[in-house]
Amino acid sequence: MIEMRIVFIGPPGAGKGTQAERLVAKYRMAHLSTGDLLRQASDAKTPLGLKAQEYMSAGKLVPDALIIDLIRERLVQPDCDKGYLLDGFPRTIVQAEALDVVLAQRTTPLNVVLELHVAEDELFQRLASRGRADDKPEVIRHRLETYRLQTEPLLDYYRSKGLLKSIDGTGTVEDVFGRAQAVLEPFA
Ligand code: B4P
Repeated sequence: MIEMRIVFIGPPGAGKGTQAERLVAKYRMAHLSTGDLLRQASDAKTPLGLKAQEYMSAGKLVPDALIIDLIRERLVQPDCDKGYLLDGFPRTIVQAEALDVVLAQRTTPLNVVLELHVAEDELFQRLASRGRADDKPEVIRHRLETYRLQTEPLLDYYRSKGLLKSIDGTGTVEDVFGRAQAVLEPFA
């Protein structure tokens, strides 16, 4: 199997984590979720985790420099040699440019950027019923606005590079998984 390098983009609650678990099992890639890495650091009360926690609980993005260091360290772990799915990274243009530099140094370009598209009303309902610490209504609203302002510009960034593929993130988890596989299969 050829190694795949995929970026997963979508608003909070679109189901990136849910689909990522299934996709990495199917295509045997490493799963790099910056949200999970930050929550682990926060649970372990490392200096990075404590700092990240302040931003996450307010629905803000963690500063680019922290995230970029975190992902740079993660990408050199041996399990990434078999390909990886970046779940929730990059979330800003600065992060995307930093990723481009790392990938160019390693001569390993991305195969595809997959956008999961879900309308805001449904996102709000999904997150409110999940009930994680950062899923309080006012925090959800702030996270959705942050997505619009800071992450949505990445769609044009990757569209202009010919990498963007968008799928509908509504319907059952299996429906969405089917759409994601249809996009990724040609790269497998
Ligand atoms: P993340 O952990 O990335 O979380 P998320 O965007 O909220 O959720 P995701 O889209 O993965 O949804 P999920 O599958 O869980 O980020 C959390 C925070 O970390 C950010 O706010 C930020 O502070 C920080 N952070 C992370 N990365 C960063 C970065 N690069 N830069 C700066 N800061 C960063 O699904 C959500 C819910 O929907 C679940 O309950 C699920 O069961 C349900 N669901 C899934 N699919 C469904 C379907 N098809 N139908 C109905 N419900 C569904």
